[in-house]
Amino acid sequence: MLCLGCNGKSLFECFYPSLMAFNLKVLIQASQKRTAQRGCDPCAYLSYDLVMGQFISAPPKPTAPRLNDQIVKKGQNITFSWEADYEVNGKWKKDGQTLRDGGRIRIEQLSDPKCFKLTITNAEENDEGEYTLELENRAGKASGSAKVSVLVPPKPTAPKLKDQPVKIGQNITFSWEADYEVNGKWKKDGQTLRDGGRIKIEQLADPNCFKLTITNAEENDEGEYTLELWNSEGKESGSAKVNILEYNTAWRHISWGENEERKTFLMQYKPSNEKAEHLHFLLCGSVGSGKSSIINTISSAFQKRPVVKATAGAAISLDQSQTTDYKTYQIKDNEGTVLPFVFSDTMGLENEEDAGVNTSDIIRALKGELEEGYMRRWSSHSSMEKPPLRRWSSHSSMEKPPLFKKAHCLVNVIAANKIPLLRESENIIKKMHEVRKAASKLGIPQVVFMTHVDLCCPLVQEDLKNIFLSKEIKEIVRFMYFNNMCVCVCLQNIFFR
Ligand SMILES: Nc1nc2c(ncn2[C@@H]2O[C@H](COP(=O)(O)OP(=O)(O)OP(=O)(O)O)[C@@H](O)[C@H]2O)c(=O)[nH]1
Ligand SMILES: [Mg+2]
Repeated sequence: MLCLGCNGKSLFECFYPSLMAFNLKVLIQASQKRTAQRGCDPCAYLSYDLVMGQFISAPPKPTAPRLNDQIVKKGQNITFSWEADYEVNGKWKKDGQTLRDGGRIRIEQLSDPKCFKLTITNAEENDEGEYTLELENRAGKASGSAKVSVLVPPKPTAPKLKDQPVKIGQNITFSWEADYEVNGKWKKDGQTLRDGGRIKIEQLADPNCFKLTITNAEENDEGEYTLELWNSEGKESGSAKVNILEYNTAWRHISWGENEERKTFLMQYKPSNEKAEHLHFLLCGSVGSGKSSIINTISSAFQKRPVVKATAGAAISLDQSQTTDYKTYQIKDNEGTVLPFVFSDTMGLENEEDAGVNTSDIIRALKGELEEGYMRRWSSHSSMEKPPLRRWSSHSSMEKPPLFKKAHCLVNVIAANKIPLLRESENIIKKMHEVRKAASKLGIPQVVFMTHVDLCCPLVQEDLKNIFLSKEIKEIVRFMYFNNMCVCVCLQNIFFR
């Protein structure tokens, strides 16, 4: 198009200089106004939008987002966010791959101010990596990255809880530490325990410590206690037993502390048959059951000082008797007066069929036919010679054994701590039965003397007077009784030391 007033110059050539001058003027004015509004912001400038035919403000070049490295536990959320107060677009990447919204990934973009937010819920091991936020606008682009590490706890290991013997009124306490992320719960006999009342359940963090306390233990607190542990990697559990050691009331009544009265009674005792002279107790039991110690204990009680009459102690070998001779011991008081009862010590019964004392010799001793010092040992491990056996018999020309030689009571000595072992020693049981059967036939009364009770129950070890409150001892007695280990002996005829 030509300009009619300018000798054929194009309209553009004619108006261009003045248009440029106008543009420049407006640009300067707008720039001054903008600077006055914003201060000396170097990023703030104007440009002319030719399409819209107007000046618009252009965004600043994006700055690199600063994202922080993160260490999260497996199952926790991973969260990144970044704000920008200018027009900008953004996208999230993980290890160079663009992330899309959906599933465990939540991508949010808020405006005013612009906020870019990335959330990954329930973190997994493979969420570990480098996360990047890329920003872009007309002025340029920038990006920022951060690393995510996901901590995966180890699979729980089975807690090791210790069995607990507990007295009534004491506290029951279990605790277990785990230096990794794990949840836990306590159970008793399969039932979940709740905090409250006498039950206190504590869970401390760092390290994870699980603690269960039951105050003021009662009889029905006895049972199996379990700690169950679980985390994202699996579950495990561990259990232990609580044994309430005692009953509230004694299962046998005995008046403790009346020893002097009892001793006087025993010292003044006279057998109704004068010919008997004294009461004769024959001790019989397995090797090391405590036969000789009974004689020493009774002598010490009457002499009011430690007395060692019968050789007692560790056996030559585990199944060979320390006592090698048949011997009868008198009991004296501290003034040397002989008391009206004697105890005969025998060799221990052994499990090998032909070893140890022969039951027929014990039966002879019951009848009063065995010589003092007589010992019979058939076992291959003995090289000792057998002394001659002198017997009184109705067929021999010798006199019948006098009444005081006969046994008036068979004392079956059983070590309480060896009862389960004894049950497996078939031959010992068999031999004891033989002797008891003979005693019954001869009309000789029998008792069981249970030794080593202190080694079976801490309550008894602490104080022997607790013996008839002890559940453990009662269980042992029941076990022995119901496994036919003391035939012919009623429960009342079981004595303890
Ligand atoms: N803790 C404890 N130890 C005991 C008890 N009675 C005996 N003993 C010990 O058990 C071991 C064996 O005791 P002895 O009296 O020699 O037993 P024994 O039945 O005569 O043994 P043999 O003659 O070898 O057949 C010894 O070391 C005693 O001190 C008891 O009631 N408690
Ligand atoms: Mg002995």
